[in-house]
Amino acid sequence: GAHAENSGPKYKPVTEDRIIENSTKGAEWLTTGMDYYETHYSPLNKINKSNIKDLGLAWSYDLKSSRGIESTPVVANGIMYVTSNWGVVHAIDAKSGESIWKYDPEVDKGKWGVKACCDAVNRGVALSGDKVYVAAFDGRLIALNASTGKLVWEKDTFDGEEGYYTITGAPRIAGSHVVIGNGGADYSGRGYITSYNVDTGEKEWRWYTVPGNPKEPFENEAMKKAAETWDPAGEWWKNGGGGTVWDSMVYDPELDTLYIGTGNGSPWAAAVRSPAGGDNLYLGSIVAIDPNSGEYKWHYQETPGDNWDYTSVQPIIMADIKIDGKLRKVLLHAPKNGFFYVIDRETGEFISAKNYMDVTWAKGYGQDGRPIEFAAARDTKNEYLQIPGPLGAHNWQPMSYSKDTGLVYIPAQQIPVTYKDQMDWRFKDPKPGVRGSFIGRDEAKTMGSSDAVSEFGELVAWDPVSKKSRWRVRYDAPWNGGVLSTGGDLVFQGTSDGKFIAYAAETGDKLWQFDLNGGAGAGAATYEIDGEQYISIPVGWGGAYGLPRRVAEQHGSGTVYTFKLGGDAVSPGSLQEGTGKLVEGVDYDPSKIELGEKLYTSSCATCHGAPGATKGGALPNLAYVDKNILENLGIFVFKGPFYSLGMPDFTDKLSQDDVSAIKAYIQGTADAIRESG
Ligand code: PQQ
Repeated sequence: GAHAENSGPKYKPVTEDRIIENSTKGAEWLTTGMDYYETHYSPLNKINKSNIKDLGLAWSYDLKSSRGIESTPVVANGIMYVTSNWGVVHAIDAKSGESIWKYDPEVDKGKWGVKACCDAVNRGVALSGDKVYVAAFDGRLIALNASTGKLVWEKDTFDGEEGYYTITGAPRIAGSHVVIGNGGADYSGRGYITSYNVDTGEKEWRWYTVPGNPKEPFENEAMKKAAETWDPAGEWWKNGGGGTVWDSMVYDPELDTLYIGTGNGSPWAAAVRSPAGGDNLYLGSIVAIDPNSGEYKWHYQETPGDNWDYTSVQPIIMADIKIDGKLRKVLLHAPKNGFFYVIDRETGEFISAKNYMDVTWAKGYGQDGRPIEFAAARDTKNEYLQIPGPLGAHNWQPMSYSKDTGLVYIPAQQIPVTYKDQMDWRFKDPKPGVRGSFIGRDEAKTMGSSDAVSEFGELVAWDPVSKKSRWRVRYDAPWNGGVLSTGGDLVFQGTSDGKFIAYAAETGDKLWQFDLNGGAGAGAATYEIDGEQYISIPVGWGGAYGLPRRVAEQHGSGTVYTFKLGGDAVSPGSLQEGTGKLVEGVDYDPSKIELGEKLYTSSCATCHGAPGATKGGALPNLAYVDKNILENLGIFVFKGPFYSLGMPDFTDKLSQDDVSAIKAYIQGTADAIRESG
């Protein structure tokens, strides 16, 4: 037509200059970590210690999801972009909480859910120009028009790759490139990241994190060097090798360098993967990449020869801090393995590593930047109490670095396990009793819980210069949420028991608290519109720890909570409170319980937990389901009604007799619990 469409305020493109300028003003939240440094810190200070008592709910927004919500909101031009499960994007009016548009990539959940090691989560979007980028769970990198939500382009980032991949991480923008990794190292993935042109979506380069079969040509010099640190007798390439980049990347526009954190070994057991030992580069590392060429610049390996699922994928923060009187450009990192690292981001030089939580795998680090391991932690024959366990002393939940206090606020935890290598492991060989093997997990470790040692959570205020904590807040349970710090001397964190809490940034004194409709995981963001400061946190219980168990009594639909001074909106309710009744009255043959337990462990436990051991998490505990469901378990197991929600199809994996045995185990366990009172 003759008239230009003019249905709203013009969308101002998101540029490098604008992101840098906003980092000192804070009115917007333009990258998943706020700015390029990904500090999860905003200088906004209208909400501060003196008025925090007046902070109230401005609006809430129902994401209409029941699994883990892990995305930090991104806010530009008054629009908030939040993702929910599978990579659904919600564009919300950041002032009113009204929906502007929603984009559902329509992932085939039945097909892809089985590949989720840790819930079908998504950690958010990236913005560049007039577009918003999201990665769907099934591997598509998607560019949308940021004002309309219309599809601009999409690319299959699993193109031509063999392996059991999914995507849960947020893409990152590096100049004219949009870069994305993937997950799958707990199955059979070879980690890689791929770069696409922000405008056209044209594929530019792919960088693998671990070498392929050494009999075939190496993709680059970095892979050739890496192969020298693996033992070919382990034939690691058949299981992918691991090293997936499933969460953190940061881009330094000044040094024009992309930093990625790489994942664990696949399989987990180093003695199986690489029997003669070796560092197994570039597992458990930070790697610096030239985003224009996709070439390796340097690496620092935090966990050489990973043997414990110690990913270095946890959020990386850039900072410029004074160490020994010298201003250094550094990376700050608190990966799963329990040590806090300061690394020079110009050179990759190791500056320091000090444990921020208790660890049982290493005594400390030498001047050479290598861990001094406890021999028993590598022993393949004996069970070993592993701290941190595979969920890490810190997982994906974003930490925050305040420029005002100089402290890093780490959502830390202790979740111990016992580990033992499975030396008779064979590639893709499901075995009753081996966790996850019927759905394709390939760990070569058996894992037990360690009731003797407690699980707990901690918010750690860590000084990266003195290498000590300034203060700690202890929580009864782990898996607490990401952290936001602000120029109002405040630190915000959602907790696994369903609270949103504000602390004094200097002291850790608790200043304010709000009850949520379920446990929280995602980090909060803050922004300003029309002179008012808002604090926003997406809430939705789930993720690796949260699928089979929960801490809060209540479990709500995924909800964005947004607060302002004087806010008085009505708080949303929960979907579920407490626990249902133990299932009762399903006929079973007690002689099948033993087999049923083994099959349950290998097919059901990763997502549903042990029957009766928990009250259920984001997914139900099967000792508490309706009698009709357990009676007809076969219907649900073989491409049943929950298949379209992501429940695996066990056709050709389990027989009808196997299902009867699983039923016997579930009902038998429920009966035993009831009888013991
Ligand atoms: N994802 C979560 C979560 O979202 O709660 C927790 C974890 C993942 C882990 O603890 C992992 O080890 C993990 N590992 C991979 C992998 O090895 O590729 C992927 C993911 C993921 O994509 O979410 C997780």
